[in-house]
Amino acid sequence: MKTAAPVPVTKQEEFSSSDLEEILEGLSQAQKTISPKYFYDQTGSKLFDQICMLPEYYLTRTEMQIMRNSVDEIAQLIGPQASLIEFGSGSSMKTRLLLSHLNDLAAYVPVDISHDHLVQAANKLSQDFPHIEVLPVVADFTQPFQLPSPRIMPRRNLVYFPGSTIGNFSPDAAQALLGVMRQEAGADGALLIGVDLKKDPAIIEEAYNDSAGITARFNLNVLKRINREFSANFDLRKFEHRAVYDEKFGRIEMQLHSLCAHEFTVGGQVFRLAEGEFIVTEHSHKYALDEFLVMAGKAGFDLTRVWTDPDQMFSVHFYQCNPLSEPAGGSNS
Ligand code: AVJ
Repeated sequence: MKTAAPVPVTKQEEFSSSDLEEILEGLSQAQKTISPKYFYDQTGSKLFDQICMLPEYYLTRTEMQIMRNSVDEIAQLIGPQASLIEFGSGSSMKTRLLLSHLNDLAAYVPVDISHDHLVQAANKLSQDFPHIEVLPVVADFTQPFQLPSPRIMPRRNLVYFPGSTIGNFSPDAAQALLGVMRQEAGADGALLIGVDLKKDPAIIEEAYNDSAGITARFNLNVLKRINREFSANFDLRKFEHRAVYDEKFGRIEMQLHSLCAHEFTVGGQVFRLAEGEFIVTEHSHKYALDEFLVMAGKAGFDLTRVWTDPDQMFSVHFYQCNPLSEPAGGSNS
């Protein structure tokens, strides 16, 4: 076991309202919602890892295969001494595959809101890739943030956003997030992003309604977490998992259906659910290739290449920053 100095962490100032306030606000809407970011406590993260291995959940497997097939080409497109900025905590196999093929990286900068998970993953990666400078940033990546300065001056920034996590954002929020990515990538920057594609709705619905019931446990676990961390009293026996594909919006909607009329409290506040009423816990948007291309183009990204699997289930896109779209006041590189 190698011992290495722990990675230095940059913490961004946060101006956002507290988690409890956000949860209360979501539950006060006509359509009750809980943000999918609350899925990922320790149990939720473990359940998500299990989801990624389910036969019905084609996303992870397909993206990984696309990455394996194209990683040499991707490494060439990135070029030497780039700074790899990952949106999200980055402990996954895709990140490891990329890091092991980019032997001339200036730095690896994972950005995540969750301090503990980020630092744990960053230290692990730093041990496994001792020649790469790992500089984690604790920040809400939907807002612009300051990049740390690596020892080696990066020649360019590559923003990496795998897993089709972009699908969790509404199209407007996804457009805004692409704008932040464009800003962080800076002049001569690039973007590598994984995007799940529109397809037969039956295939999509199965991916979120697996026969082993892992996705149901994942969905219900968010209530357990809120009970524990925000003094709530959700009765899990009164809820049922459902995931429905909405063709009009091109998205999966994860729901927690109330099996009877009942009340629950969160942080001292009382809420009511009718029988059959539900809480929306996640949207997972699916895109046609050209739909996504247009959004990226609006944000100032020009497509270099897109890879898909033979069945066009999933896509990995490489974009270059359009210099004409460089925001006034300079870049972040
Ligand atoms: C991590 C957001 C890409 O939307 O497919 C998996 C999360 N939710 N099963 C997705 C998820 C239910 C996943 N993302």
